[in-house]
Amino acid sequence: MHDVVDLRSDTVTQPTPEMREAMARAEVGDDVWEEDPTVKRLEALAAERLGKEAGLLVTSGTQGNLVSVLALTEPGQEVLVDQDSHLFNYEVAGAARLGGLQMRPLPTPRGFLSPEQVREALRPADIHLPRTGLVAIENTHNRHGGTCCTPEAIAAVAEVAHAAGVPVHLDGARLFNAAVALGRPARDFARAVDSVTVCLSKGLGAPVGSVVCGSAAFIARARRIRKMLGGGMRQAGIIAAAGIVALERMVDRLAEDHANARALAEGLARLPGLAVDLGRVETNIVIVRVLRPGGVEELVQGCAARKVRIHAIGPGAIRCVTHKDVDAEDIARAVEAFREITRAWAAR
Ligand code: TLP
Repeated sequence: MHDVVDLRSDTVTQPTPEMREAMARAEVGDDVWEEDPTVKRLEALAAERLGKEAGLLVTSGTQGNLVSVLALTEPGQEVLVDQDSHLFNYEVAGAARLGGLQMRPLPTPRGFLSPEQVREALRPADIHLPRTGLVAIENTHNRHGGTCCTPEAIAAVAEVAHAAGVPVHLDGARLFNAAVALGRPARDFARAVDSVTVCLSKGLGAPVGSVVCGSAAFIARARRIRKMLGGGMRQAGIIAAAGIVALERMVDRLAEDHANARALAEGLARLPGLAVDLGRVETNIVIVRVLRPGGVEELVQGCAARKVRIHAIGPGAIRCVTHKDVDAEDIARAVEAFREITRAWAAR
């Protein structure tokens, strides 16, 4: 039980005491000179977990995606993405501005491009057309409510892309949530892709950082681009130390977050004026549709007054994200807050 139930995002998680201790004790060096042993340990650990040759610590998921996209493309190319992807919506158009790339957003039912969709969208050789430079996928999918895509579905998309000589990037900000939910090792999801970003500072609880993984040649390119973007950090082992704890200790417990999200979704689905698609609640995200005009604001404010923090994601929807700093009692309190607010709606 916590004083404030913060469901706005899993990015709000506090580092564990073990992380803080590891940070205090971390052996460090200048990582731009590739002399930080703790950063190297984290990068090797992430690469091993994802079945790739090498890893690169970056400041954030956004930087990981940008570094990957820039390393895999040439300016003027087109990137195929789901239209609700983080890359297309929430990364300040970095790929367009800094990579000179055109994003091609495609609609999908659950956030995942199908092989047929990719085949149809690949640009044929024609003097008028941009070249398709990259296919980018996201797993779990944030805006679709934490939906998961299987390793086989990723491989099927990658096969089509690779047959056309087009690389594939996986935004795996919450890849370990998918791995835990589907009971598959994380490396299975990364096997068919050329690059993958995983975040340490979401459900895994580290204070800062993401890791990009791929082939040694890709990581060498990515390292230069990271430097260009200002992401070359010096004694970054302080950050990496917490990331190691995140990867070693915090993955299996994501199942608790998923159970809490399910309980929250089921509680909210029963309330008047709200709609929750329970079929999408596969991991730690719950998207709540609010059927009453102005209801989103009322809920955000009403919940805040009850020390429950939630996040509006558009005029008719709220996102709730579970994480290690929210327990089952907190979930019951959150459902109660929603119940009190929506009860007043039913009475009016
Ligand atoms: N997502 C944040 C916000 O930016 C929306 C959140 O609270 O969920 N890929 C995916 C799928 C993400 O959800 C996020 C963060 C990122 C990339 C970017 O990671 P950061 O915030 O570390 O740059």
